[in-house]
Amino acid sequence: MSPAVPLSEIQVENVTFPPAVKPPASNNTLFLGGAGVRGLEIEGKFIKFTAIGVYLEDNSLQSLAAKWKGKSAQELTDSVEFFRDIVRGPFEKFMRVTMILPLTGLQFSEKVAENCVNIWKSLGIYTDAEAKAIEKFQQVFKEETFPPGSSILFTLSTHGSLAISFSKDGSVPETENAVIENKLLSEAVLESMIGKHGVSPAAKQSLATTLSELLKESNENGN
Ligand code: HCC
Repeated sequence: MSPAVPLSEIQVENVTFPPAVKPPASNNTLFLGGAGVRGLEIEGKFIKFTAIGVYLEDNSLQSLAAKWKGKSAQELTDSVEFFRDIVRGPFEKFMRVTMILPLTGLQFSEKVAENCVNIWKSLGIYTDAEAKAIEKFQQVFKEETFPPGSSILFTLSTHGSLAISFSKDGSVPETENAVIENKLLSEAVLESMIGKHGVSPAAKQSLATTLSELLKESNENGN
Protein backbone atom coordinates (compact mmCIF):
# COMPACT_ATOMS: atom_id res chain seq x y z
CA MET A 1 0.00 0.00 0.00
CA SER A 2 1.41 3.37 -0.91
CA PRO A 3 0.27 6.78 0.23
CA ALA A 4 -2.73 7.68 -1.92
CA VAL A 5 -2.60 11.44 -1.63
CA PRO A 6 0.18 13.42 -3.24
CA LEU A 7 2.75 13.97 -0.56
CA SER A 8 4.48 17.27 -0.20
CA GLU A 9 7.62 18.48 1.44
CA ILE A 10 7.42 20.11 4.86
CA GLN A 11 9.26 23.26 5.79
CA VAL A 12 10.31 23.79 9.42
CA GLU A 13 12.01 27.14 9.89
CA ASN A 14 14.78 27.08 7.24
CA VAL A 15 14.80 23.30 7.03
CA THR A 16 13.10 21.38 4.21
CA PHE A 17 12.01 17.76 4.54
CA PRO A 18 11.46 16.07 1.15
CA PRO A 19 8.29 13.97 0.73
CA ALA A 20 10.20 10.70 0.32
CA VAL A 21 13.65 9.36 1.15
CA LYS A 22 15.63 6.13 0.90
CA PRO A 23 17.32 5.88 4.30
CA PRO A 24 20.80 4.47 4.91
CA ALA A 25 20.63 0.79 5.93
CA SER A 26 17.34 0.36 4.07
CA ASN A 27 16.25 -0.70 0.57
CA ASN A 28 12.90 1.02 0.84
CA THR A 29 11.63 4.48 0.12
CA LEU A 30 9.79 5.93 3.08
CA PHE A 31 7.22 8.74 3.02
CA LEU A 32 7.27 11.86 5.16
CA GLY A 33 4.75 11.34 7.98
CA GLY A 34 5.39 14.64 9.70
CA ALA A 35 7.91 17.19 10.83
CA GLY A 36 8.21 19.82 13.50
CA VAL A 37 10.48 21.89 15.63
CA ARG A 38 12.12 20.77 18.89
CA GLY A 39 12.56 23.70 21.20
CA LEU A 40 13.33 24.41 24.82
CA GLU A 41 11.95 27.04 27.13
CA ILE A 42 14.97 29.01 28.33
CA GLU A 43 14.44 31.95 30.66
CA GLY A 44 10.88 32.33 29.45
CA LYS A 45 11.81 32.23 25.78
CA PHE A 46 11.08 29.35 23.39
CA ILE A 47 14.39 28.56 21.68
CA LYS A 48 14.21 26.37 18.56
CA PHE A 49 17.13 23.94 18.52
CA THR A 50 16.35 21.29 15.93
CA ALA A 51 13.83 20.30 13.27
CA ILE A 52 12.69 16.68 13.36
CA GLY A 53 11.17 14.81 10.41
CA VAL A 54 9.63 11.35 10.78
CA TYR A 55 9.35 9.02 7.78
CA LEU A 56 7.37 5.78 7.61
CA GLU A 57 7.35 2.74 5.35
CA ASP A 58 4.29 2.55 3.09
CA ASN A 59 2.91 -0.54 4.83
CA SER A 60 2.52 1.48 8.03
CA LEU A 61 -0.81 2.65 6.62
CA GLN A 62 -2.13 -0.89 6.39
CA SER A 63 -0.86 -1.60 9.86
CA LEU A 64 -2.46 1.51 11.38
CA ALA A 65 -5.71 1.47 9.38
CA ALA A 66 -7.62 -1.09 11.44
CA LYS A 67 -7.51 0.99 14.59
CA TRP A 68 -7.05 4.56 13.38
CA LYS A 69 -8.81 4.99 10.05
CA GLY A 70 -11.61 7.57 10.35
CA LYS A 71 -10.10 9.44 13.29
CA SER A 72 -9.58 13.17 13.04
CA ALA A 73 -6.16 14.78 13.23
CA GLN A 74 -7.10 16.09 16.67
CA GLU A 75 -8.13 12.66 17.95
CA LEU A 76 -4.85 11.19 16.73
CA THR A 77 -2.80 14.06 18.17
CA ASP A 78 -4.39 13.48 21.58
CA SER A 79 -3.95 9.71 21.56
CA VAL A 80 -0.97 8.25 23.42
CA GLU A 81 -1.88 4.85 21.99
CA PHE A 82 -1.73 6.08 18.38
CA PHE A 83 1.89 7.21 18.74
CA ARG A 84 2.72 4.02 20.60
CA ASP A 85 1.38 2.07 17.61
CA ILE A 86 3.67 4.06 15.31
CA VAL A 87 6.68 3.52 17.59
CA ARG A 88 6.08 -0.23 17.95
CA GLY A 89 4.52 -1.00 14.57
CA PRO A 90 6.06 -3.66 12.27
CA PHE A 91 7.35 -1.26 9.61
CA GLU A 92 10.51 0.75 8.99
CA LYS A 93 10.85 4.24 10.41
CA PHE A 94 13.37 6.93 9.66
CA MET A 95 14.03 10.19 11.47
CA ARG A 96 16.08 13.14 10.36
CA VAL A 97 17.08 15.66 13.04
CA THR A 98 18.50 18.83 11.47
CA MET A 99 20.20 21.50 13.56
CA ILE A 100 18.72 24.99 13.72
CA LEU A 101 21.29 25.95 16.36
CA PRO A 102 24.70 24.32 16.78
CA LEU A 103 24.93 21.35 19.16
CA THR A 104 27.76 19.08 20.18
CA GLY A 105 27.36 15.34 19.94
CA LEU A 106 27.65 15.23 23.71
CA GLN A 107 24.82 17.73 24.24
CA PHE A 108 22.55 15.93 21.82
CA SER A 109 23.24 12.39 22.98
CA GLU A 110 22.92 13.29 26.66
CA LYS A 111 19.41 14.64 26.09
CA VAL A 112 18.34 11.65 24.05
CA ALA A 113 19.89 9.18 26.50
CA GLU A 114 18.21 10.85 29.47
CA ASN A 115 14.83 10.66 27.72
CA CYS A 116 15.33 7.03 26.73
CA VAL A 117 16.27 6.00 30.26
CA ASN A 118 13.23 7.83 31.63
CA ILE A 119 10.99 6.01 29.15
CA TRP A 120 12.42 2.62 30.12
CA LYS A 121 12.16 3.32 33.83
CA SER A 122 8.55 4.43 33.46
CA LEU A 123 7.81 1.18 31.59
CA GLY A 124 9.83 -0.87 34.07
CA ILE A 125 12.03 -2.33 31.34
CA TYR A 126 15.48 -0.90 32.03
CA THR A 127 17.92 -3.83 31.99
CA ASP A 128 21.65 -4.29 31.56
CA ALA A 129 21.23 -4.70 27.80
CA GLU A 130 19.64 -1.25 27.53
CA ALA A 131 22.31 0.32 29.75
CA LYS A 132 24.94 -1.11 27.39
CA ALA A 133 23.05 0.03 24.32
CA ILE A 134 22.74 3.60 25.58
CA GLU A 135 26.46 3.63 26.41
CA LYS A 136 27.21 2.57 22.84
CA PHE A 137 24.80 5.24 21.60
CA GLN A 138 26.68 7.97 23.46
CA GLN A 139 30.02 6.68 22.15
CA VAL A 140 28.81 7.14 18.58
CA PHE A 141 28.18 10.87 19.22
CA LYS A 142 31.15 11.63 21.44
CA GLU A 143 33.49 13.15 18.85
CA GLU A 144 30.84 14.75 16.64
CA THR A 145 29.82 18.38 16.33
CA PHE A 146 26.70 19.55 14.56
CA PRO A 147 26.69 23.02 13.03
CA PRO A 148 23.38 24.54 11.88
CA GLY A 149 22.07 22.67 8.84
CA SER A 150 23.82 19.40 9.67
CA SER A 151 21.73 16.33 10.38
CA ILE A 152 21.55 13.22 12.52
CA LEU A 153 19.72 10.33 10.88
CA PHE A 154 18.14 7.30 12.53
CA THR A 155 16.92 4.26 10.62
CA LEU A 156 14.76 1.81 12.59
CA SER A 157 14.53 -1.59 10.94
CA THR A 158 11.56 -3.89 11.42
CA HIS A 159 13.67 -6.33 13.43
CA GLY A 160 14.74 -3.62 15.85
CA SER A 161 18.17 -2.38 14.86
CA LEU A 162 19.04 1.30 15.04
CA ALA A 163 21.31 2.69 12.30
CA ILE A 164 22.84 6.11 13.01
CA SER A 165 24.19 8.35 10.25
CA PHE A 166 25.47 11.90 10.01
CA SER A 167 25.17 14.41 7.24
CA LYS A 168 26.73 17.84 6.77
CA ASP A 169 23.49 19.14 5.31
CA GLY A 170 19.96 17.92 4.73
CA SER A 171 21.08 15.19 2.35
CA VAL A 172 20.78 11.51 3.21
CA PRO A 173 24.01 9.50 2.94
CA GLU A 174 24.16 6.03 1.38
CA THR A 175 25.72 4.32 4.36
CA GLU A 176 25.35 4.45 8.11
CA ASN A 177 28.03 5.42 10.64
CA ALA A 178 26.98 2.89 13.27
CA VAL A 179 24.38 0.22 13.97
CA ILE A 180 23.14 -0.70 17.43
CA GLU A 181 21.18 -3.93 17.73
CA ASN A 182 18.68 -3.12 20.44
CA LYS A 183 14.97 -2.96 19.70
CA LEU A 184 14.07 -1.13 22.88
CA LEU A 185 16.67 1.55 22.13
CA SER A 186 15.40 2.12 18.61
CA GLU A 187 11.84 2.37 19.91
CA ALA A 188 12.84 4.69 22.76
CA VAL A 189 14.64 7.10 20.41
CA LEU A 190 11.45 7.54 18.37
CA GLU A 191 9.25 7.53 21.48
CA SER A 192 11.39 10.31 22.96
CA MET A 193 10.53 12.44 19.94
CA ILE A 194 6.82 11.66 19.40
CA GLY A 195 5.71 9.63 22.42
CA LYS A 196 3.77 10.66 25.50
CA HIS A 197 6.40 13.16 26.63
CA GLY A 198 7.90 13.57 23.16
CA VAL A 199 10.23 16.51 22.62
CA SER A 200 8.42 17.66 19.49
CA PRO A 201 4.69 18.26 19.96
CA ALA A 202 4.82 19.98 16.55
CA ALA A 203 6.05 16.79 14.86
CA LYS A 204 3.28 14.84 16.62
CA GLN A 205 0.62 17.19 15.34
CA SER A 206 2.09 17.07 11.84
CA LEU A 207 2.16 13.24 11.87
CA ALA A 208 -1.41 13.08 13.12
CA THR A 209 -2.56 15.44 10.37
CA THR A 210 -0.82 13.53 7.56
CA LEU A 211 -1.89 10.11 8.80
CA SER A 212 -5.49 11.13 9.42
CA GLU A 213 -5.65 12.12 5.74
CA LEU A 214 -3.72 9.12 4.37
CA LEU A 215 -5.77 6.64 6.38
CA LYS A 216 -9.00 8.12 4.98
CA GLU A 217 -7.89 7.09 1.51
CA SER A 218 -6.60 3.70 2.51
CA ASN A 219 -8.40 0.42 2.24
CA GLU A 220 -7.62 -2.98 3.67
CA ASN A 221 -6.46 -4.41 0.33
CA GLY A 222 -3.66 -2.04 -0.05
CA ASN A 223 -3.44 1.37 -1.66
C1 HCC B 1 15.35 13.47 21.55
C2 HCC B 1 15.52 13.68 20.22
C3 HCC B 1 16.01 14.88 19.77
C4 HCC B 1 16.34 15.86 20.66
C5 HCC B 1 16.17 15.61 22.01
C6 HCC B 1 15.68 14.42 22.45
C7 HCC B 1 16.89 17.12 20.19
C8 HCC B 1 17.85 17.78 21.06
C9 HCC B 1 17.96 19.08 21.19
O1 HCC B 1 16.48 16.54 22.90
C10 HCC B 1 18.83 19.67 22.18
C11 HCC B 1 18.61 20.99 22.52
C12 HCC B 1 19.40 21.63 23.47
C13 HCC B 1 20.42 20.97 24.10
C14 HCC B 1 20.66 19.64 23.77
C15 HCC B 1 19.86 18.99 22.80
O2 HCC B 1 16.58 17.55 19.10
O3 HCC B 1 21.16 21.58 25.03
O4 HCC B 1 14.89 12.29 22.02
